Amino acid sequence: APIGVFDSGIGGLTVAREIMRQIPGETIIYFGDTARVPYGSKSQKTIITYSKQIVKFLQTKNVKAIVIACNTASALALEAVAKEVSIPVIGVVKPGAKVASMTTKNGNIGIIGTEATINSGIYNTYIEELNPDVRVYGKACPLFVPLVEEGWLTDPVTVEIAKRYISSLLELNIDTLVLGCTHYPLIRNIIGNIVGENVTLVNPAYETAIELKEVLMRAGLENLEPHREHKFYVSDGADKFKRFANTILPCDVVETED
Ligand code: DGN
Repeated sequence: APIGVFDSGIGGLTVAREIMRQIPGETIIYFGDTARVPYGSKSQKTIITYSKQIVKFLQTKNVKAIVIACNTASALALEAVAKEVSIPVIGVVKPGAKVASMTTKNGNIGIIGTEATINSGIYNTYIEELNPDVRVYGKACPLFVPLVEEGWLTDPVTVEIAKRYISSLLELNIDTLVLGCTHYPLIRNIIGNIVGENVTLVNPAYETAIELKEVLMRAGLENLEPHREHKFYVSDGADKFKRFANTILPCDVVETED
């Protein structure tokens, strides 16, 4: 059976890409809620409603596990979704928080993400549970998602904006920075140049794929045959999604009524 992966739009493809790299035997059914993106500025109630609808859709595809490949939905809807289904549900926040708490040496961790993710304080909660001796500093970077979707991955404007956002975290002497939004790994180089080599970047997409692999193995759910064709569904704008998606990984996209 396939793995269901969903996101508010295209960003979750950075998570799908990691799953394909690290667990190449698995088949992915991806859903991008392009009609209702962004989630980053919406209320918890709305994000839970949307997430539950998407999970119902993925279940019609007989998925054996669900990955919430969106930091915002993982932060605000994971518990509500996990309660409704009997298959494993994995979000991107916990794996990212776990690695950040193990990576820091001076105990100062920065988190960047959407407004909803940062305001939820969820990274702080998870990290402090794992390591009470650390300080977690969040910074919302709402302009990053549109810049990435505009394709300005190396543009000087993106560099300027990133400097403005990140400088306040650097003043706090962070040694670890979590890329707490699906889009941010795509501007990892810009962020890495600004923070310098003394700050370790944590990519939750990467850690999530590792976590998924472990969960599947523990549950005896790994696929031992070659994978089938990955499938991509969106709630609107299949062409636009496909154009962007093909810069991250090659895929054919189907548009659906959610
Ligand atoms: N996928 C979202 C996240 O990781 O928080 C970013 C896009 C959005 O909904 N704003």
